[in-house]
Amino acid sequence: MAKDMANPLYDTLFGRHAGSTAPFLILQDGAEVSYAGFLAQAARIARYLAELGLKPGDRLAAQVAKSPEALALYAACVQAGVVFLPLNTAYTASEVTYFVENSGAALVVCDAAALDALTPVAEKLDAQIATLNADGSGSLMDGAAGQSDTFPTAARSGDDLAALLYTSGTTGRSKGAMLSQDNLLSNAEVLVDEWRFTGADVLLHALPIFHTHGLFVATNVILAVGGAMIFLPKFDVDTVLAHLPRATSMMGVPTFYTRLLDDARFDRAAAQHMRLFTSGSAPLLAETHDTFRERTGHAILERYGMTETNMNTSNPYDGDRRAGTVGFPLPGVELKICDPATGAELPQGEVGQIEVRGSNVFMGYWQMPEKTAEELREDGFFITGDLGLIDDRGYVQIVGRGKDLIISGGYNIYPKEIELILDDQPGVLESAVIGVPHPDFGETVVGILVPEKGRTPDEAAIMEAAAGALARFKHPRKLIVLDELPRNTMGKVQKNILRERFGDLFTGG
Ligand code: MCA
Ligand code: AMP
Repeated sequence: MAKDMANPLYDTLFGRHAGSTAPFLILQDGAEVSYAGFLAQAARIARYLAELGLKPGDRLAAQVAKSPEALALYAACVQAGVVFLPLNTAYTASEVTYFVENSGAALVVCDAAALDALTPVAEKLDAQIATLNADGSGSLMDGAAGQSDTFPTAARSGDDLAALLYTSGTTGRSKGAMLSQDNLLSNAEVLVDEWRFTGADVLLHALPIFHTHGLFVATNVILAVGGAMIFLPKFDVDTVLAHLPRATSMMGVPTFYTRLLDDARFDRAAAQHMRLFTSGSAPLLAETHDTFRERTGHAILERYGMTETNMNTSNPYDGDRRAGTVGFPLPGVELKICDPATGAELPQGEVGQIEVRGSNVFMGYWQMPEKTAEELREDGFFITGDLGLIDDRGYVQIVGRGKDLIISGGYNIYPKEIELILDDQPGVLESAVIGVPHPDFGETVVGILVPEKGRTPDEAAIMEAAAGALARFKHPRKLIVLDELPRNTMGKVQKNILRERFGDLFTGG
């Protein structure tokens, strides 16, 4: 990475493509956006951001549908030195309020449909607001139209903050993971090498662009090599199958692959020209890996990452991609398995907490020094909260989680956040939220309620309250009423017992 660049992330991923008429985005309808066209649009947006008074280091919160313009907004932020804060489009206004307030965002960009709900939020928090709709219309683009196609790139260093990505926590309070330019660049460059990406690659991109996987892993890797992306608004089996023949590579969460396998049209011929399928964000069942291989002849390459760390490990490009493992630490990433109680490193083969260190590891949580200190050791090792082991061939296996977390269709859900809402409902004494196996989403949310003495909780009213407060993907798919929760002698709820008891709710015969 050239350290003498004025803005390493912009110059390396975007600026180097100036003037290139090569295709960057291939849209669902077949229309193409060239690198030059994309960069001109980003520059116009950057001009408008500057006109609105945004300065390097200011935060911009974007809750917008996936579109070329939304991606250009990311590029504009990098060019203007503005910290990009993307938000899941499923978040409710009350969830968004927290992120805007916590980050002190200077500008909120949302869909016009959310304007009424978010304008009072922005006013109260002294932020400006602009719209960007799924079709690329809105006040942001109106403001950008007619601006110059070039922008004087803001000077930034590798240590400067590039993005703020919120991850929930076991206390139910989300934390903003601060990712520097170097965090993002170093990881993109390693992945290009490890996964052999070149300018000839056409990546089928069906992931959302508000998380690390779709925004950084997929997009930054393609930008780093000047390849193209088939940029689909969301994952849909028919659309993916229609576009697959033009692709060379695809990145997905396990649900993408189980849904493809559920369709008989997805066969060896459909995948014949592909060179790479990768999977991550949630565990890929060995069974899915094996079935995929039998059906297509391709071994899915599974890797392991986190919002705080980008990618940590990967199965090999050349060599054995072992089902049920996440491969080896990436070059530049140190990984050790530690005793959760003492932090001491454990011998090979023993299960412990996974800790990682490297230039991929984030700078800490936004304005939460105490949370940062809990998870990021002084020597730079980050305590992931994942439990794993290193097997006799050096492959890392994730065997569980030390943190109370549910992963549904690749989205992380922290039970505490839902329990806080359930506990507040009339007639509910206490609650426990667990994840149980689900055939499509891998895991799904079940809420266990203990009623107050002599009362019967109104389940419909509770689901309605959850709907008002929480994004749809976090809603319990089932509520169960129990007289009491199993507890250990310390009084801690034994969720493992609940998971065992209700484990086959969605997968049982
Ligand atoms: C949508 N719904 C969900 C989910 N997605 N519910 C639970 N879990 C989900 N993941 C809701 C919908 O709102 C809908 O509600 C109902 O469930 C069924 O929707 P469906 O049409 O099946 O969903 P979909 O729109 O097809 O979406 C499923 C999906 C999507 C394609 C799996 O969730 C997705 O693209 N996931 C990828 C997530 C991702 O990129 N994760 C990376 C973050 P209703 O019933 O009301 O209709 S992790 C990361 O970045 C780390 C660093 C890493 O390692 O990669
Ligand atoms: P996030 O909040 O999106 O950063 O989620 C990171 C978490 O996703 C990790 O801490 C793991 O628990 C999980 N994860 C990511 N990739 C994998 C994988 N390949 N296998 C199992 N879990 C994974």
